[in-house]
Amino acid sequence: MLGTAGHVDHGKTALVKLLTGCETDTLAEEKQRGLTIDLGFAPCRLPDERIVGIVDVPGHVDFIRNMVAGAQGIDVVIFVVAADDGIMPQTREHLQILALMGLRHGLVALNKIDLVEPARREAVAADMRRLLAGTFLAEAPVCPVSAVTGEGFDGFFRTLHEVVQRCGDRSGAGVFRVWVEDMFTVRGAGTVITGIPVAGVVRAGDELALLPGDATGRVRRLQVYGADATEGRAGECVALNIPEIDHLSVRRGRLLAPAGALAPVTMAEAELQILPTVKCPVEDYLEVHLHVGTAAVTANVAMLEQTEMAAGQRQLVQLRLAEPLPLAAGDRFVLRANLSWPGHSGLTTIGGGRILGTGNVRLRRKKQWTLEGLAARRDALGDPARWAELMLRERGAPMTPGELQCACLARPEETARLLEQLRAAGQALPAGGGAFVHAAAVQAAAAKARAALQEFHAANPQRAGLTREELLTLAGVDATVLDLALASLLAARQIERTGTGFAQAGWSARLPDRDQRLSEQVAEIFQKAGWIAPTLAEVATALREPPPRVEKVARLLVERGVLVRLDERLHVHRDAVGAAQEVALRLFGRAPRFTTMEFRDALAVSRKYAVPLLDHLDRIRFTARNGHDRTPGVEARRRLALAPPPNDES
Ligand SMILES: Nc1nc2c(ncn2[C@@H]2O[C@H](COP(=O)(O)OP(=O)(O)OP(=O)(O)O)[C@@H](O)[C@H]2O)c(=O)[nH]1
Ligand SMILES: [Mg+2]
Repeated sequence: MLGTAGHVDHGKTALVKLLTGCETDTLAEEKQRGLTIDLGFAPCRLPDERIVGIVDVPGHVDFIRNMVAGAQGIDVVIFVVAADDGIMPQTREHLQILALMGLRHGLVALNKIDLVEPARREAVAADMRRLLAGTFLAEAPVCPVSAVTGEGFDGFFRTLHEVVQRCGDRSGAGVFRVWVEDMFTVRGAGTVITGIPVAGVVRAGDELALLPGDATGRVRRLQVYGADATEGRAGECVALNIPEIDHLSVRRGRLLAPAGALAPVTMAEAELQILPTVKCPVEDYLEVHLHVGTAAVTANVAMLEQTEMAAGQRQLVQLRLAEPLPLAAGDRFVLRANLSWPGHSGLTTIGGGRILGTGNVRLRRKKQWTLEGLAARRDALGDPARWAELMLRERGAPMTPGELQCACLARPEETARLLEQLRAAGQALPAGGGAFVHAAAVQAAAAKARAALQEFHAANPQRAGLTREELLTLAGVDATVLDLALASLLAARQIERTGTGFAQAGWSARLPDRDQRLSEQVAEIFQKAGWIAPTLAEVATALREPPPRVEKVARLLVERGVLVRLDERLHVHRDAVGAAQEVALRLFGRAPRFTTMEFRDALAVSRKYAVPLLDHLDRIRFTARNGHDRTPGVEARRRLALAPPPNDES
């Protein structure tokens, strides 16, 4: 996509007419005033027969809003300067806007050479060289031309072709997005929306949402450069016929994107660059006109680092919008504001940058964590793999491919490819249910778990360790991430299992001698009792110890895995559980299932003891309960060397 730029009356529209044969000033007011007010579009046939589009923008300062809307879609600028006038205010301002938009290609049309002497041409060309030094147009060819006499046109056209060839094609990757440039209705067909897509590909039948708002509809037909087409891509001039969208809800500045792909927001984080030409301080919370895509809204600049900015400075800011916009990370924006300094007053372009994050939460100044996060985003922008990695890292918890897709504005197949890369690099780890988690999150959780255990052991030398639930509270991380962290710590033998939880590797609880003796006595009583275990109160009576002491010792024995707590009143020795498992295995050896009664009879104990034991076997997935029957659970199946049942989730 080509676009014009340059001061009012310097001959942009005249050059477009010469290039394309099209008259783009079509409004009655444009014809009457002899100046461009709104954007014009024309297809241009290059010497190689390729068709590219040209956006003709207005040069008058009053219509800069339209110029910015037009400039957002272009790849190559035809930067027009009249040889008689030379450099004028909007020559400078348009150049600044194009630079802020991230434009990288273009050429200068030194127009109206029929009106000046060769010396003047040379002088203006030299002025332009100075103006363009250090900008994306520093190396751009300067082509003398006259849109009226046609002098220099051949050279200009040839050079234009070369510049276009150097520019290369847009990728068409990502989720389809197009800012509405224009809208009209066609009798019998309904609403037609035009624009230059910023990303992705659109095809007939695609369902699109108009944002902000809740209008959605399917693309019935589409045209590219005015001809019927089956698909439209980023960077092309696309017209979409979407009858379901009411034309009254459509206007420039809205965005079409697949429903649910992105949401309008009122806050956006960005790195703001203030132009070197701004000769007065820019204060915190300055009211600005924010231009993104074809939209322009009022916003305030909340500075996140310093409370003031000066010419040429950059800093991280949060743009607080007066109205929501469907912004996305990576979007380029331009800010214009009413500032005055000697020799200047009124609305002017003061800077711009790229959106780094979007949301609806006000950020506070000087929060190191926020600033580092935004700086990381700035560095990852433009590299899809790095960005995906960062999104996963930022989440710190499992993310589904769908969530990652949203965070990257990528298509499903692109997300799958990115995830595969991250997996291969060891950065994304499967977290169950198709989700992934960043390895750094697991590492961080592991470090937290180890620190929690270390602290706990130091403070509680008599205790065996911490349960998963306790660790979860102490580490304050996502449960799945903690489980992955614990699994990796177990595998690396940095921690080990206790009866009910986890301890540092090699940890052994130290009890005071008196407690140690008592705990050995209690353990022995339970070991001897087998399935018909006494209550703690009975043990206390038998040992002539106060019940609270016995209870405390029993809790420690449970932590160590010596005793197993079946319910609030019943504990058994771990050997009794092991023996019960053997009984269950024997029963499964005879029949695929057994009842509670059969189990009770095999143990030769009363229901009072058999039922809690069996419930415990269910809990540890040794058995599985189906009504009154028990079938082998995961653990029993392993012992019986049975294949897992088809619906087993383990
Ligand atoms: N002599 C001469 N006149 C020109 C040339 N190019 C354009 N003009 C005249 O300059 C006037 C302005 O030309 P436009 O093409 O409308 O200028 P523009 O840059 O599109 O102006 P805006 O869109 O309002 O910014 C018209 O009267 C043109 O005929 C040229 O090369 N030589
Ligand atoms: Mg014009």
